[in-house]
Amino acid sequence: MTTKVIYSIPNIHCGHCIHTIQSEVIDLPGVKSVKADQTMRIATIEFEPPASEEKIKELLASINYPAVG
Ligand SMILES: [Cu+2]
Repeated sequence: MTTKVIYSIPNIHCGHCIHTIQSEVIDLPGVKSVKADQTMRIATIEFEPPASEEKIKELLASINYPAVG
């Protein structure tokens, strides 16, 4: 069962941020797709176990792109 969550990430400010987020999150086991948007400062992430909302949020925080909300 794939879950799709949209994360609001205020720290996104340029294309480098997009690249960093996408390349780091896709390496998390269970993550199927990552699409970050520079203008809206969001990341749409599709995942299934063993990935979880909590693990993704922890990873985002660890690379200095904490998700809010
Ligand atoms: Cu940036």
